[in-house]
Amino acid sequence: MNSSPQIILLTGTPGVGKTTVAALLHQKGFQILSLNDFIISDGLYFGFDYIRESVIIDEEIVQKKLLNLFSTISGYLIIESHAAEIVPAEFVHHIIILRCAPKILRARLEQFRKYSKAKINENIQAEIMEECLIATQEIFPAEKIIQIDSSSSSPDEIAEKIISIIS
Ligand code: DAT
Repeated sequence: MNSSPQIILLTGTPGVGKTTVAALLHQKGFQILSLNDFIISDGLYFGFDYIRESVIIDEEIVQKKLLNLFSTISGYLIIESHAAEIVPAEFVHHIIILRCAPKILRARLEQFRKYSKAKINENIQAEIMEECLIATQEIFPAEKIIQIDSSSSSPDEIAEKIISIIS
């Protein structure tokens, strides 16, 4: 048992490449947690918001479950999530925010997601308005926050950048 994992938060607007990069980091031997999968599989939500097309997260119980999980692991844990601010801040070593040029993000969302037009527009707007960056800046010190542009780097290059940040 070890109660002090070092959390690397991998966050950003849907479509920026979090899942892709997390899968590469997993292949390279890192422990990975998809917060969204964790929330869905453990039923840590109140219901579904049909307007925003997303689950309504029970933040209190998510945080409790995360603390339970953290008490069983050690080393680096990469948590991939759009809603990074839920993760208990005291364990967070670095926050990596993937960014993407709006045009490229729109193309990815249109090609790979079954989102409505409204949801795609909402995500593009969120990226332009830097919502993830602002949400993390409200909680974490600036020196822990690193932005990487996924429009100009391949998933492999991004994974390597993250490994060099960790080490
Ligand atoms: P997220 O998990 O942030 O929602 P994703 O990993 O599912 O995003 O990626 C969305 C799509 O974009 C996916 O089909 C792969 C592609 N993609 C991800 N990162 C990329 C990159 N750096 N360059 C080009 N395409 C990328």
